[in-house]
Amino acid sequence: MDARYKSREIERRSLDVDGLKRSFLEWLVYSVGKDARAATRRDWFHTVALAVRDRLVDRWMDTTRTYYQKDAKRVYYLSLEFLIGRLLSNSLANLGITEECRKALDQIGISLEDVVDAEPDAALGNGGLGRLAACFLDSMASEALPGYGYGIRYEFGLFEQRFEHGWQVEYPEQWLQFGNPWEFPRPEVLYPVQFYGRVEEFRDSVGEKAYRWVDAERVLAMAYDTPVVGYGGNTINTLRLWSARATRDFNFGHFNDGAYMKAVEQKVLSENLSRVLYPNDATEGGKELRLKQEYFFTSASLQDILRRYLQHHTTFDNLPDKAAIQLNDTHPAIGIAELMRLLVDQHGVVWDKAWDITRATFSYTNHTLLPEALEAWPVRMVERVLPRHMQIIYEINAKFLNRSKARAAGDNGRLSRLSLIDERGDRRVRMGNLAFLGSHKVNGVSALHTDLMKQTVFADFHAEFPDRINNKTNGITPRRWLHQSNPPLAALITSRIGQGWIKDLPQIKALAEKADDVVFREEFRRAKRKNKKRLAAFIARQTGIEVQVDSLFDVQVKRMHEYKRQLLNILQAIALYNEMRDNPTIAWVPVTKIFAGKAAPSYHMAKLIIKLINDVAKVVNHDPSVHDNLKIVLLPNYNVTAAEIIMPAADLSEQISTAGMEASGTGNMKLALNGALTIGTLDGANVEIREHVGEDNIFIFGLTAEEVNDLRASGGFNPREVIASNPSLKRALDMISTGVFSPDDPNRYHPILQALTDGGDHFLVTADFAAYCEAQEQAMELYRDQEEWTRKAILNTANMGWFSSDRTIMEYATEIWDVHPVKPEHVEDGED
Ligand code: NTF
Repeated sequence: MDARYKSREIERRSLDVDGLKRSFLEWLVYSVGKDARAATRRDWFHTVALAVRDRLVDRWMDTTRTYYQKDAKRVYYLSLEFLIGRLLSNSLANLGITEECRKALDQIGISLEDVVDAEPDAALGNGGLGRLAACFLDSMASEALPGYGYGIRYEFGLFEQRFEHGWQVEYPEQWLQFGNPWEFPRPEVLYPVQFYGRVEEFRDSVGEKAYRWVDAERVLAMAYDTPVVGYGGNTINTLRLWSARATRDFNFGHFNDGAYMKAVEQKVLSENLSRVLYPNDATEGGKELRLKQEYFFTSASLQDILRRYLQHHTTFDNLPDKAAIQLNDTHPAIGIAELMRLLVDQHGVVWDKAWDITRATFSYTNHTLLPEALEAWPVRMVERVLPRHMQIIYEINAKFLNRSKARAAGDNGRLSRLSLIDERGDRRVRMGNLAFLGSHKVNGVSALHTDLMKQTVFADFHAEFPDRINNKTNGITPRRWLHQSNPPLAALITSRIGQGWIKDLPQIKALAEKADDVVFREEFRRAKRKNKKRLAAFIARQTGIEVQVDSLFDVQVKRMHEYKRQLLNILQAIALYNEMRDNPTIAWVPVTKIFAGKAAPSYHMAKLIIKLINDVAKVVNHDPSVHDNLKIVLLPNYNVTAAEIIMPAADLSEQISTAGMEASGTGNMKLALNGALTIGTLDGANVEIREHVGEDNIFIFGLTAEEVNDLRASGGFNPREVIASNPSLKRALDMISTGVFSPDDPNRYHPILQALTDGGDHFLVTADFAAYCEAQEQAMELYRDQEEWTRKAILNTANMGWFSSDRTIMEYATEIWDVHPVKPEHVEDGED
């Protein structure tokens, strides 16, 4: 080997400052094609990312080869969303070379922070569901679990949100515009995926009836692999994302003019499949393209999983011992029919056996009880787009209902509720029922949510299969959400208890005894203050609003949705504003209300609430009579990168959904781990957070899920009466309705007021208002006593160990997947 090449080989692996520096300079010149004087921040980002990527490749291959050689059981996490955010600081931290990299760049005169900041935020998801998938990838790799993520490589991620005159406006998010240094295109990993056409019946070699799907349109799925670095850098797993490619026939099929144009048009149409992420969060668009996206990535993933399995096996009998497939919500649930099709039609497995294999392989996670988010595809659409799957679904259904008939004993309501087909009106395929029936385990994402699943959406299925539903309370990765995003607090914790907590979060419990130590409290406050300063600077840059660093940072960051009740928060802000104006001589606790979140583009009510927050902010922030004691900020374009700045800086965490409606929440965990006190309802994982941090260290208010249920059932709630009896609420609503915040259009907020009154206040904003204001007052009072506040904040951080996604993922691994850690070894050959 050429000596120069060899020395580069070694450098590619070296993790010290000199080796890193030499590779940076080399990459900049030879791969990015710039010299140091001309290089932009983006050039440096690409340079550093490529050099860091070099340091992953050997261990990535070791990991993959070890899984192959041991024929380890793998888990495949199928998700339409992976909200991974930036990867550079994550890779550096998990490899343990952040400081070396910083020094190497310093020597070149470049700041690591600037380089990190030049990375686009990969927003291949909407919110909690997608971010959970990303935390799970980190935890699987950190726990040495053979886990693969499978999804779609959207060309456009979640839209960029801007405010124009206070209204949300969406812009395309072009994260791939300048290339993505983390991904490895695999043009040879290509699978055909079919749509439309028809089903032909024929007799197979032994004279049995069989079916084939013919005259279908074909699209190709091409793989792009991204390495997923586990903490410590030993296990490096794979996130495989599919991109749609037209088949060759489209490219070269015809050369006469008209047909050629048509062929190119067809090419664009097929490649649209992976063009854009649907920006729906908890509401369904119900579009054909969405169904096609779901089938596209599911089919490609299953073909890939079967190919990998067949490297070691000749029959499918052991598939469930070698592959666990987790369905992240119902989005990939068509995979149940697809695996049946692949096994029965393509591999000649008999139906009953195929069904046993399918059920033993799949498991399903439910993430919401909102009826509008439960996928139900029109039968006519499925028949047209996936004709063979529709047949298979009918067959599964017929066999199932036949068996259940005896047990239903004349209860036809029950049978029609169990059916995979909703026969009411326009017939639909219930994807939740399909996912339930085709899985051996079905889980909810918090204790309360799992209980409610048993009582509501899946009550009939639960009666039928009492062992199937189980709970896996969500978690968050402590690497990204504390170690990387909160350097001041991470350093403080490590200085006191060592760094074991990064990999084993429950160790953080050792901080609890330091809550009574004044010196520690002072240092804890200093760390928080640093983060608040950083956020204040970010707010000033993004919005021009100046906020007081020592005010109470009251944070509500999440998707904009009526059930999450940003409206309740802004109404309380108006009430507080009024009190401050009425009582100018009181020494008010200064409060900064920080909101951030996107609304689905077609969700008008959520967009109107955004406009209301912006309108209220404009009035309050410019009113000299409140003496800067209240500021309201709505940050644009909330994403993972913004969250990394916001979470560490929060004092108060708003988790105020209508009880029974938030499946879990994960922002609640990030904020509490970073030392924010929660103000919240007994909803989702708030219930378990209260159990862990202790009820003295959390502000719980409002109706419980049961009370909400009773109130709605009894019909005995009249929002107008509630409003009439609460002067501060009435005044706030009157101000909105008389145009105090919208003098240019006094009727602007009529739909909101309408929903709160004649609309029956479905989300119980008025019902919880008084209790919420009281809890807010308690929080403000406590904040006056900084020692006591800090003590509770420390106890929050110290008691959040259980909410690590490492714990969650190990529960899935042992209780659902039967997948075990496999430590990578250096082995020479083996395939993926
Ligand atoms: C979300 N669901 C829930 O709304 C959150 O409460 C939960 O924390 C996350 O899932 C993760 O489990 C969805 O995003 C969806 F799409 F299912 F509605």
